[in-house]
Amino acid sequence: MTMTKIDSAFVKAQNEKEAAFLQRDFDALGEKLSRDGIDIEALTKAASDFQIAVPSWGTGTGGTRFARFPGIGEPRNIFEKLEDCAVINELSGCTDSVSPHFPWDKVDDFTELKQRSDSYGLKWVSANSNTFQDQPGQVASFKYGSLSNTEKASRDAAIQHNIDCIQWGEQLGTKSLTIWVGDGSNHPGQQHFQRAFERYLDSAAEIYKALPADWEMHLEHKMFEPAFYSTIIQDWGSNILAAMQLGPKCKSLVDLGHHAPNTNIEMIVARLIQFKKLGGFHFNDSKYGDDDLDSGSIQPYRQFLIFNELVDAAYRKEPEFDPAYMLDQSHNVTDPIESLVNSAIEVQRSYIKALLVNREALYGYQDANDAMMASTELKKGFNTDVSPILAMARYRKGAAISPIPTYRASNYRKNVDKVRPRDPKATGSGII
Ligand SMILES: [Mn+2]
Repeated sequence: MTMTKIDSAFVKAQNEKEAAFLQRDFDALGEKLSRDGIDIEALTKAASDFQIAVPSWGTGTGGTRFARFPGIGEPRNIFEKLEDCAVINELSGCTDSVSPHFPWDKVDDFTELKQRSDSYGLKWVSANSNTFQDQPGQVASFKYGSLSNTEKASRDAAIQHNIDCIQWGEQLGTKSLTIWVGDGSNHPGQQHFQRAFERYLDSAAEIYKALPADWEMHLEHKMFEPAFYSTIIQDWGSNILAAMQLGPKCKSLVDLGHHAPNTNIEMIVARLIQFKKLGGFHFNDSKYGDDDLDSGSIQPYRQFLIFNELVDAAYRKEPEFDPAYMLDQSHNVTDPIESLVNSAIEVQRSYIKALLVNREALYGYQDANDAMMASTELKKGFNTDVSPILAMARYRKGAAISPIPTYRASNYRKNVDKVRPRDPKATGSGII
């Protein structure tokens, strides 16, 4: 019996107010799609099967470089973060896993934490290490880098932390380690590019050696910040070079916000797929840089085009293609639960729209160099409103037809505020 944080009978009662209208919208869309030979039930099953992980750190209010404005009833520890993750999954029906971030989510008794997540029907995926700041009492500093630091003691501390993350992750049942480092430089000449990258690769090789047989290691690249002149894994080129050097269990992870504006991310995705190096995603959206805005809120067509590549790879039965999907956002002016619910559904929406593309027709247009019809085929999928499919998938599994109104009507946030007095010492939540 799965424990729920919002009473499932309440969600059901809310759903029943809308179920008849949903059925009519669903039937109308089904009739329309059937004219193109598309089975709405197959799409609804695909929506139902789709899952994306929630980052534990996303349940707290993030912050800008200037300030953090906490909301009410924010989770103060990993157990309370799990409660909020359970709510997100109850409402969205598509977030059945949580990604931990260490050392914040380290507990003395991982068995207790695992039992708690099991009780909510949540799994753990992708352990994330953090070597972009010093922890209290840390002797070997990461001020001048972690895995690529010129000082061996700092490199060793960073390697050991990643190995610890693997061991903590094993106790929770995760099967991958995601590494992002803030290493880099702020001044031309500050770092020797080749030597710094060699130090990084030597350190990462030590972590790779500690990977259990069935684990993967995912490297996350980022163009800038906190280093503003050069970053050790600056782009997907450095990323795939490192992943190729380290071995088959090492793959590249694409965080949408970690690229220069207007970068063709869908083409990067295609390249990584082709060379069997696509490990996974951190979904978010951006206008200027690593903005960590809600997925699909700024450039939904770009998100669709990324899924167009992913659906294409699955359609072609590309070998060793199994990317991990995860959100990675910073919520500064919204309730994090609402943003994560909405974002998970927006990513799911891109996936279902990409499934509407007629692959064989598109290949034909591409071979005939028919640019107009090729782009029109993509736009046909993107312009179709698949909301009734997503809502029906939720309704059938007991999640909310209208997640945000249902969440607000439940008064969950106000209720937890009574039992979660604010921690005045609370700091940022480690957005990566
Ligand atoms: Mn990220």
